[in-house]
Amino acid sequence: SVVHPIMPPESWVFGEFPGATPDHLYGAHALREIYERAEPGYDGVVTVPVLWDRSRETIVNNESSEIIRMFNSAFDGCGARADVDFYPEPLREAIDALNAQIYENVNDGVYRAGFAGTQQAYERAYDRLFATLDELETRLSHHRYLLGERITEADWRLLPTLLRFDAVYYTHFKCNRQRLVDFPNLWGYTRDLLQRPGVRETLRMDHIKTHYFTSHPRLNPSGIVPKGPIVDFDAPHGRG
Ligand SMILES: N[C@@H](CCC(=O)N[C@@H](CS)C(=O)NCC(=O)O)C(=O)O
Repeated sequence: SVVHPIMPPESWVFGEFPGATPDHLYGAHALREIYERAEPGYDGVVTVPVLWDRSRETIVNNESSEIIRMFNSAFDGCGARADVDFYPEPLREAIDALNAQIYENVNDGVYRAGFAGTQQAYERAYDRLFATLDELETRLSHHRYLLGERITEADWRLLPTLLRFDAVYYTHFKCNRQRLVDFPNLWGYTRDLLQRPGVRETLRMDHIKTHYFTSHPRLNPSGIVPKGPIVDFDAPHGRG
């Protein structure tokens, strides 16, 4: 199920919006009801994504980094593609190290810049973000993907931040030294990953923009969602 992109102060709800769905299992209005089903009396933070177990009727996990690792292998015995492995044994250490650096400086780095409460905190996050993007840009001049010629978990974890960069983080979070499209390798690489089978249809730029620009009144009090930018994710990537 896909929540409504506008997150009210009391957190995520299901509702009508193109590409959003009802809660297919219980018809819940608020995602909190699902958390309460898993844990009666739950009063903590309600976040997406949520991996739900239909037979045990409970939340398996709500941490995206753990969910993607489960998807890589947990269903290999029951129909998933066991031959596809984004966390291969010989690369695990390198993947973990890169994930840590990218999470800190890029995935979370944009939030640290965007929600910084002081000039100094903002500048620190901004500098670390762009220093890391510069490093990744160089890395991608040597190989097609972050760790060589095969796609790994590290690539999939970087992708969502890159996809949102020009439409959201560049303006809304003030990450504006340059746009993604101004990094030739990172930009081609983003399209390369996005154009893998099954990926393009998961990108909903309308949900992304609507969510960010309406859900942080401190950063965008008017709630107006920008119409642009025009970013051609379907252009040939020219890599590999
Ligand atoms: N550790 C979690 C964090 C999830 C998270 O913070 N999700 C955001 C949306 S991207 C959310 O649901 N925020 C709810 C809120 O801020 O109230 C993960 O990466 O899965």
